[in-house]
Amino acid sequence: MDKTALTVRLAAPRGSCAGVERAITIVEQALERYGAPVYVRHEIVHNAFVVDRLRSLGAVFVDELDQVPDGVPVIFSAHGVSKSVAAEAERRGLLAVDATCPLVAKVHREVERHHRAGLPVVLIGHAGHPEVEGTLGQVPEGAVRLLERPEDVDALNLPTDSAVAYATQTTLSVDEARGLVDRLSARFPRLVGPAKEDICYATSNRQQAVKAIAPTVEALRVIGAANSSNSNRLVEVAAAHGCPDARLITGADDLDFDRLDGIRTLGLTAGASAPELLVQGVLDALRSRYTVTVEEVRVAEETTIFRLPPLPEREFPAAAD
Ligand code: 2E7
Ligand code: F3S
Repeated sequence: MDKTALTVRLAAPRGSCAGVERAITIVEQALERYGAPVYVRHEIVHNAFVVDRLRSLGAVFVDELDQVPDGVPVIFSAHGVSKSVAAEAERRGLLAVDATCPLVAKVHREVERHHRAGLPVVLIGHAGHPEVEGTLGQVPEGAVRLLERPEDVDALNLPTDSAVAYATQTTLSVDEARGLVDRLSARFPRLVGPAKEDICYATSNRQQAVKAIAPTVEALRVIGAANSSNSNRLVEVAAAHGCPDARLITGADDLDFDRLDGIRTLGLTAGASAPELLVQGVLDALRSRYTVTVEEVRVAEETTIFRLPPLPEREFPAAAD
């Protein structure tokens, strides 16, 4: 029997960004240099496939530093850590390697700079996300106010004539963040901050591609994990731009064929923590059921590469004479 025809509009750019590639390489190189086990605080990036592969090579993922034994290397995830975590690693003499994305590290420095200059600082982001916790933790507790929704701007207890500095999480919806920044600058005309917001190039390009595809497809699938902020934003952007059935899937095994039954056009993309292998796996699974035509929809070229940090030498205890 002939298979049904399916056109897949494949987003470009999609999938792994430069910060994710760098963070994964740091873990791989640390394993090569120091040997297993290498501890990693938090999932290096929010993707179970990536984490499981590194675990099979000898990485041990933990939530907090108190789960890391003395004397082993520990890597901080791409999402960044608060100053207290870095200080605790130093106090314990752990061999810490920082895989924080350089674009997050830049936000950390900005928040610190504004705070040192005496400005009240607000951060637009999602409470509880590790990137937000790391950014809030660049300055003393309570020094940065977190804004999650537009209404939070109105509730800010600050004089409207004061200079206020702002920063954002890097993986927000570009449109939602802009709404909040506009509301902030309307309420605080002396608002200080980045030209637009701190949303990174990868987040914004992936959203642009979804915007181009969403109105033209019957359904759209985003390959990404449930705890991946940037991936969830892609689902929301697709829904907001006219796709009637936008969902997150972890990979080929998670494809909901029953729900896709009868459709002729499918949008496909991947969050910044999802490797291209997962995209190709989904395409292969689709080809087993449909005669697939892939149309790539490219909205930007990405050439960003981040340099790797030098790995510190491991100091072995001096041998007894
Ligand atoms: C670090 C940062 O791991 P992710 O899914 O993380 P998010 O922040 O989207 O939950 O994606 C890669 C990544 C994105 N931002 C890593 Cl700060
Ligand atoms: Fe960095 Fe953006 Fe990727 S903050 S880790 S380049 S999604």
